[in-house]
Amino acid sequence: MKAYQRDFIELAMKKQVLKFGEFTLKSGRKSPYFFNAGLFNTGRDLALVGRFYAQALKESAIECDVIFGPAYKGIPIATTTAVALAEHHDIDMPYCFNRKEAKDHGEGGTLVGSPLQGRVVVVDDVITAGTAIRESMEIIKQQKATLSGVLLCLDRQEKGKGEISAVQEVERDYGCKVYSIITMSDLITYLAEKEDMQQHLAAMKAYR
Ligand code: OMP
Repeated sequence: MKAYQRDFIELAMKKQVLKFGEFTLKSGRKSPYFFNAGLFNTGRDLALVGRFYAQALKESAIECDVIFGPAYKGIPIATTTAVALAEHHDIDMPYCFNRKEAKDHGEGGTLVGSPLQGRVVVVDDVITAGTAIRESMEIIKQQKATLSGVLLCLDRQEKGKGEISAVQEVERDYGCKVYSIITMSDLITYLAEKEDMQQHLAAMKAYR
């Protein structure tokens, strides 16, 4: 595990973004952990989160012309990643996001920001079964842009619709790369190093 991944886990635990216990997921699965990215809820958190995404984007080697942040949670992620790329990597990356409801006055439409064209990287929080990600694919297709990759903070490495993982399904179905700051395996590696986390480690291993 890289130092920035460890730093990210520690920030997530400090902010209670990452919690251990009993949770029911969107898919109905019962999970011993939950990652609520909405609790990165201050300016400093968001600045740090942007740096983590920017770093992961560079490591992923995903080639992109624009960052797309799907409503709602993808919007601050796209914004802060674009700011971090400018401030820390000297890259002036266009970004855009969608509204959930089309606007029929003013500038109209459902997309806000730079045009959604060329190679797109979608930024989002978590992938479990891949449902949320598939909705973004439809928007990109409508704009005749190309999906280059998906960047997440956590890949839960869970089964998708079939036998392979949700991430593998997305990679197969859309011919793109999916990259995340951390995976469930990284969490297990991290917990294994902490003496006071052995109970959570056992639950995580059982769930995997
Ligand atoms: P899928 O659409 O099944 O891939 O699940 C992704 C969504 O599940 C996220 O966008 C969240 O709304 C939610 N989620 C989390 O935010 N954190 C988790 O640890 C697990 C889930 C989840 O419900 O699976």
